[in-house]
Amino acid sequence: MSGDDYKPGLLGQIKDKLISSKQQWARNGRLLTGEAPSAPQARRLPPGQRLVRDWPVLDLGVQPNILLDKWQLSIGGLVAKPVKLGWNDFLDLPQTEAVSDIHCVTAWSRYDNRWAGVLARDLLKLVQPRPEAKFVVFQSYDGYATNVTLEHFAAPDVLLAHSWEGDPLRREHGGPVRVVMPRWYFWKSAKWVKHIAFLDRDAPGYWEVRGYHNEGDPWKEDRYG
Ligand SMILES: Nc1nc2c(c(=O)[nH]1)N[C@H]1C(S)=C(S)[C@@H](COP(=O)(O)O)O[C@H]1N2
Ligand SMILES: [Mo]
Repeated sequence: MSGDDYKPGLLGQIKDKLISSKQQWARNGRLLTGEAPSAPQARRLPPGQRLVRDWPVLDLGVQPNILLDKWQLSIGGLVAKPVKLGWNDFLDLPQTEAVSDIHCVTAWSRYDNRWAGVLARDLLKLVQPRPEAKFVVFQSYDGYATNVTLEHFAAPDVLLAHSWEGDPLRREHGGPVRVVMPRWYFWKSAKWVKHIAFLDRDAPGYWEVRGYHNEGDPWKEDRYG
């Protein structure tokens, strides 16, 4: 035994601290940008956003109440195997947990949301989009719709979430199931999702036809038009 073992707790703590600060730097691209040590926090918050701790609710004035035994998610359009999933079918698919930040176009961001649900990638394996499919539209129980490219939908962090922080996703936040597209402003994350259509042409959704940007990248401040 070496003398170092005399104070393992302290040494362990320092080591952990160093590792976690390096991990933080790596996550924020510290070593890529070479910015000052105060920069990492700033880099996690996209331009023009402010951090909130609560979770605001935004909707069109309707929060549909969908009972689980009536809930259905259909996926169709340019796919080899269209499906209609009931609640138990959905839970039988591979389940994934993921943590992501929310960036709303109305300038609030919320860090570290822990979701559980089904990865878009696992839905793609199920329905098998045809080669002509290039765009995806989400249609919701409240009449909302939003569009993304198939490439963006197929990103590894896109989830159809039924849980948040270990509890069922609350109705006001889009339960039973909402889309979570972490790399885009939150209006792309359709709540109360009902149908996913695969298309060969783009089909701008509710906000996209009302002056919002078609893509909505928070890092480019793609807010409007
Ligand atoms: N079905 C549906 N999805 C929706 C909306 C909506 O009105 N209806 N609003 C969008 C907008 S503009 C935002 S910012 C987020 C808000 O999600 P939250 O209420 O859980 O914060 O949902 C998005 N998805
Ligand atoms: Mo929004």
